[in-house]
Amino acid sequence: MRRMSYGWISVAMALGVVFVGCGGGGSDRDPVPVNANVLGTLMLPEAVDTPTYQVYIDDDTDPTTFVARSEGICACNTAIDYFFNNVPPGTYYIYGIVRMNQHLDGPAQPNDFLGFYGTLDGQKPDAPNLVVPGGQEIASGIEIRATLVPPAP
Ligand SMILES: [Ca+2]
Repeated sequence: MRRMSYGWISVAMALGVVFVGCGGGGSDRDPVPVNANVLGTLMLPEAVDTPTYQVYIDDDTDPTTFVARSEGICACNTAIDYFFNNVPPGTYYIYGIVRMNQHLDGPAQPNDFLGFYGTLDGQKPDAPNLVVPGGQEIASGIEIRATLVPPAP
């Protein structure tokens, strides 16, 4: 049993050395990056021209505060590639808002487009569902399908 444990420690240490060796890119003072990149696509039901899109990585579903935000201009396209660099490991919500109104912060409003990863029709997932592991990249494919936010009743 003890020999087996040492074996696993040796394997872990060897992997650690490999990760350090592949980290590269920074100065000697920079820590080895352990955070992940998150790549995906924000899908819209229709092409919209020039409104701002924002994708949030968040502990909850309120975009007033967030862990990370990626944003840009829609430029008349129904599939918008987004990316995040350097996201701390954790399990999060990830959602996209296309700001058809003038406001650029806070919750989506009627006539904006809103979508959450893992659900359709702008429904919030029951729990955070984006797992960001440490020290590796999530390949593209985190697809968020946005839908029109209906007018308030
Ligand atoms: Ca939040």
